Amino acid sequence: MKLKNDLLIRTAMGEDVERPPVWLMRQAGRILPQYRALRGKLSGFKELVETPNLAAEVTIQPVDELEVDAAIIFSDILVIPEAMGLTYEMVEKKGPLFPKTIQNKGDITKLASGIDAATNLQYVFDAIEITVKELEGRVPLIGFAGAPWTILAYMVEGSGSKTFSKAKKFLYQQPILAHQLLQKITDTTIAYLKLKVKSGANLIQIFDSWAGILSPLQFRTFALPYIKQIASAIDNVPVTVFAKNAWYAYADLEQVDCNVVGIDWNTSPFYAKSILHTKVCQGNLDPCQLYGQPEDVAQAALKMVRDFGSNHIANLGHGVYPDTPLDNVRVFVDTIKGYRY
Ligand code: 1CP
Repeated sequence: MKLKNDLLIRTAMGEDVERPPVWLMRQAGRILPQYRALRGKLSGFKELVETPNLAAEVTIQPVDELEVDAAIIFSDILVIPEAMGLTYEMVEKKGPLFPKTIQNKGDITKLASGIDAATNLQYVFDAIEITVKELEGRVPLIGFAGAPWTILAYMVEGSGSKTFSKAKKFLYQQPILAHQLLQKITDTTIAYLKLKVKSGANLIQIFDSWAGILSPLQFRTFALPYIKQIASAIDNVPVTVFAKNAWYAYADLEQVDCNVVGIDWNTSPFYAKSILHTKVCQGNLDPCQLYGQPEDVAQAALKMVRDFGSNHIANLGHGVYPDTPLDNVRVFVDTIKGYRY
């Protein structure tokens, strides 16, 4: 499908463009009344994720409502552990929960991996195909996966956590098993992302949401090698790596075969650009800035695009919070869309 608006792709490929493209992490979700209305009629989050027509519908909602420059397929990073044999529940108001977790070698041996696991996710590929058809080339569609360290963290910890200390303990106490698990996750993720591209995804983003709790040495040992494998395995579309709070690893990320690096709001654009010479930066407004006065939101958005300069994709530094005033999201998007280099 030929894209009518390919600004995101041209920017990701490092081309000179007229303005930064803009989209928001978690743009498909509770900030939109139409999402809440649909979600209210369903049994839960997983029904939405696993019903391709509905996943496509909520993927397109922010494109209609906010006129952002990209759609991101409605899904979750936790579909990968499930495809490998570890099912998750999404507990209302609490988040993900794995009734069984990974503790020992036997648990890892039992897991499916690679293409065998990835083909369990046909509902995602169907959702992508429907979305691409319904978008009619209006904007590119982003496909995504969690980075192997972040996926391991949920598989070992069993739920969200502030410290993920059980998962980190696993790295320190069972490094060989950790590498075995990380490789299985990596093989599955590569097969999965290749199928996402085949189904029509125009760009791939890898979320290492828990990179920031690792030491630089742990990141180099347990996160970076697997991110590198995934980024190098993806052909034909640009790749974004968002390792949240991994400012300490930018020199490592500069060596990854990816086009774009996501920047969180704890890092200044100047610092990011001083290390990431060959990458396009994506980010990084504090999501809480969108609780401010509209004129302050506009000022902050302008400061951000000026500070990053060219080769920048405008976004927040992490996902938009569900109770963010929609009008301020609009101010953010419209300010970027009115800007010219
Ligand atoms: O309907 C609901 O209220 C459930 C909330 C929700 C939503 C809307 C969850 C549960 N996941 C999602 C969708 C989702 N997840 C998207 C949709 C596309 C979009 O951006 O619009 C994406 C990209 C994700 C990816 C994801 N899931 C990440 C990586 C990005 C990040 O936020 O760091 C992570 C860590 C998850 C796990 C997860 N899923 C849901 C929650 C509440 C969490 C976080 C749990 C925790 O705090 O550890």
